[in-house]
Amino acid sequence: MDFSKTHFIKSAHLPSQWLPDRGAEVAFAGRSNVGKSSAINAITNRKGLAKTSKTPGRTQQINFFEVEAMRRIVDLPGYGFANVPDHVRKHWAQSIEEYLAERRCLRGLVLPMDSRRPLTDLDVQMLEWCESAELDVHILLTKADKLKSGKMKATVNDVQRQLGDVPGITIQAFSAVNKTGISAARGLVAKWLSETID
Ligand SMILES: Nc1nc2c(ncn2[C@@H]2O[C@H](COP(=O)(O)OP(=O)(O)OP(=O)(O)O)[C@@H](O)[C@H]2O)c(=O)[nH]1
Ligand SMILES: [Mg+2]
Repeated sequence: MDFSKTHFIKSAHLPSQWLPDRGAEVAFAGRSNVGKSSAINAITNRKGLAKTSKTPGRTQQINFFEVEAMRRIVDLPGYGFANVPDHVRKHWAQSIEEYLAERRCLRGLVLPMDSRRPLTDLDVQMLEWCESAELDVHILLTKADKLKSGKMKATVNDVQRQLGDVPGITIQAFSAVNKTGISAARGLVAKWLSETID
């Protein structure tokens, strides 16, 4: 799959603004500031495609990017970010829940977690929800450049062990900065997006 022409289509604040539920989508969800938008840019090799920021809470709407006709990547707002008014946080949580529950063209979820703080309570909740919905999840342990390689390997093993042998969950180390794991992640996204569509 060629990601080089991936482009932004729209930001949706409300479900009525979502693109039609056709084709195939892969969504990126996860805690605020873990590097979801940076991962999208690294995987598509398109700098600045998804907006990133040092300040948590950058992605506030559901952003749709088209890789090719009927094949899309979706950037979701981060969860677990305390520093916004209650009603805003609730709105984001509701958007994410509705999207994941209702989106029939969703083929898989990429769940980035900061390698230094993986498996927060909300991550575990998200994984349990995906398991019950039979949605495949690929965990990226992000910012791998921040850990020494031995520590990074131990973290991957540790997270793997904590999750046990759940079918439908895969996991890898990832860094948008030093490029760790980018081609593996790209391969998986391409595989999900290439699945047959109606
Ligand atoms: N060192 C390092 N920093 C990274 C990496 N990926 C992202 N960052 C930094 O982490 C911060 C957050 O990155 P984003 O991609 O905006 O994170 P996000 O998960 O989309 O954040 P929200 O949209 O706010 O939920 C930015 O300062 C990035 O530069 C990485 O692989 N290594
Ligand atoms: Mg973001």
